[in-house]
Amino acid sequence: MRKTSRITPEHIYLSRRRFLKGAGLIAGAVALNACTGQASGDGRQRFTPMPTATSIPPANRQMVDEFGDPATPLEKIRSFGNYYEFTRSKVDIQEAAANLVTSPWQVEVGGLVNKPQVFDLDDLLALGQEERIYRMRCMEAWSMVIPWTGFPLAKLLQRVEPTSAAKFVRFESLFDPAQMPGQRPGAYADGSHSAPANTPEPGEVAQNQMGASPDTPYVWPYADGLRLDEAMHPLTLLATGIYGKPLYPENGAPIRLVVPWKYAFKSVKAIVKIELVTEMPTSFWMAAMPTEHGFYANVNPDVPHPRWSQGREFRYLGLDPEPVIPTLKFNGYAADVAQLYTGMDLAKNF
Ligand SMILES: Nc1nc2c(c(=O)[nH]1)N[C@H]1C(S)=C(S)[C@@H](COP(=O)(O)O)O[C@H]1N2
Ligand SMILES: [Mo]
Repeated sequence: MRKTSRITPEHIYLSRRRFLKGAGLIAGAVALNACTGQASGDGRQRFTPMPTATSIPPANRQMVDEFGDPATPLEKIRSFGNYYEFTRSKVDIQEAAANLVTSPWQVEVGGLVNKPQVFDLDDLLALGQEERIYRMRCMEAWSMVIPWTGFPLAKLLQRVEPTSAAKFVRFESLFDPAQMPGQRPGAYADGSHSAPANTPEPGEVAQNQMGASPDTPYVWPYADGLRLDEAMHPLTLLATGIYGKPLYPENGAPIRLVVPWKYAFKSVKAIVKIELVTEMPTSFWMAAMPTEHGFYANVNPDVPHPRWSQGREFRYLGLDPEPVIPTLKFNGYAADVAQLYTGMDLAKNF
């Protein structure tokens, strides 16, 4: 059984939100009701079209990101997403991943480090738990606002002491075809487990499918990487919880990466291995569809996907219709991360 002590008790979580409210950080959520589609004082474009005040669930008016954008309801976060180890249907991930065994769980951290170590999940939970409400923008032009709990990846990397030869960090997901049907040979060859061409979800743009065809060559396990400075950035999180509860299987339990300024495919679920390396690692998606997925994958409205615009996104709040909002460079985190890419051609380094 997982310990529950690591998770912030609900009453503390709520009172922290009240603190946020008292500090005025919730002002943007209130402004949502008033300033339809107008740029706010900070120059950021608000939702267009606007959800009506009454259609935002009350709990979510209290939980907002630093722009005042309300959090996506937990039920929406759990019932819509990508988890190719289980299914290519975004609306089936909750049911498909429900029985994944996530305890006991170990994460091996090694490669170019002075102190390689295998961590039990409890060792990782002991590194501390912080709450971070982040926007998550999928390459498929939908996004959510998700209240994670977790700890900065930098804390873990400091424990193992990367050597001076380490330039990149590679993350690997669980490989277990017995539990993960998508990893079995030919899993998607007959088109099963795939979303229909137009999934009847409110506001969904289902044709924006990352895996283009039934026979896209997937190389398991799922993996991706970061440059060492991206990995050490204080925004980069290893998440172990969501909405104050342990992560659910469909959202990457028991531990996943969250890199909020990059397309969400970089945020690797169900991590079992973290490796410090010299060469830029190849990711699952770079191997499967190299013309569509680069290593950097920074959210960027100015660099269209080969098959669709990245200039706007559906913000999933569980509403009908879902609001469409402009996509922001680096997903709105430019002030924090743009300096990581000074002098780089972001269209070439997509
Ligand atoms: N192991 C693994 N991690 C993964 C994926 C996956 O298929 N397998 N999908 C990625 C993609 S494309 C997205 S959009 C996000 C979805 O996260 P969510 O389902 O929690 O919203 O997880 C990312 N991490
Ligand atoms: Mo995605």
